[in-house]
Amino acid sequence: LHSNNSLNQVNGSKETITTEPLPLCQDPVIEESSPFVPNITLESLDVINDQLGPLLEPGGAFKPKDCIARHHVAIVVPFRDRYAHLSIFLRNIHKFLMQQRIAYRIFIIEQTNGKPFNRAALMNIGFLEAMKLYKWDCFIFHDVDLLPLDNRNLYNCPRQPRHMSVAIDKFNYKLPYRTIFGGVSAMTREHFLTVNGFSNSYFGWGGEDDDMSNRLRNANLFIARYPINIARYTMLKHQKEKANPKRYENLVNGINKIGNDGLNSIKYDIYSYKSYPTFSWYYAELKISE
Ligand code: BGN
Repeated sequence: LHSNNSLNQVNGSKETITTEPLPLCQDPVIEESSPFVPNITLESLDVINDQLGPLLEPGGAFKPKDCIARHHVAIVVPFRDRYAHLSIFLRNIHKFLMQQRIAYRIFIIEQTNGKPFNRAALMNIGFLEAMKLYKWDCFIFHDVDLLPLDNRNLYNCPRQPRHMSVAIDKFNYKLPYRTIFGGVSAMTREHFLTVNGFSNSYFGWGGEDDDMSNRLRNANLFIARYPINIARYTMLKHQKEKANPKRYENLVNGINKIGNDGLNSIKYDIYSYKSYPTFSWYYAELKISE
């Protein structure tokens, strides 16, 4: 009381200064089906940055203003070449996520030229780089060509890893197979550390997500999913990638390599970094080879 009074005297005001603590954010509860309709007309990255930048913190970060976020989510996007997809992804994912009452930041991890694309290694890099900025409790690994279609699909991390992209239009809104973990998936920081991240051995298309699925099973973790009418996605059109024939062999050996192939063995340089209004961009050179 005493110190309050003297503060008032110093300020020359009779008002007492009250700082109401902000409440913890509540997850949105949406009972009815609530379609999210993505806008997939092409717009340049500059325009997207200009339009959305004012609503965000630099680097494509967001947190609710009127409550303390319950979930701190790093959205990690492995990337190469597809700039048209990136601007469509950013315009839609921010619009989708800003209403979810979470704190998040978009990490775009682009692989430099030279080696075949290594989606899993880029996600490991995304994890490590994101952790340098903040101790995120949740990681969502997100292909740039997938856009969510229902607002009930909440981007947070439950007790078990969650496969998010259950029902994709390209696969007739059906789960292709039980153990699939590709497209969009959510893991807590603890899950990811427990399994030593992804394997770095998968260059080219296919198998890296199945390898993670094996790692999860090996750690007695189970894949959770939202129902098929909620976990709906549309896939942006692109050419089919060439699958790597070595992926079968990698998968067979994978289980023996969990302890020494992953977060603890990745080698890379961040060739370039830039904070854009709608995303944090890392240009990563892999120092591992096939
Ligand atoms: C599977 C791929 C996955 C991919 C899904 C959906 C393999 C490993 C050999 C069985 N797995 O076939 O990586 O996410 O298709 O596209 O290729």
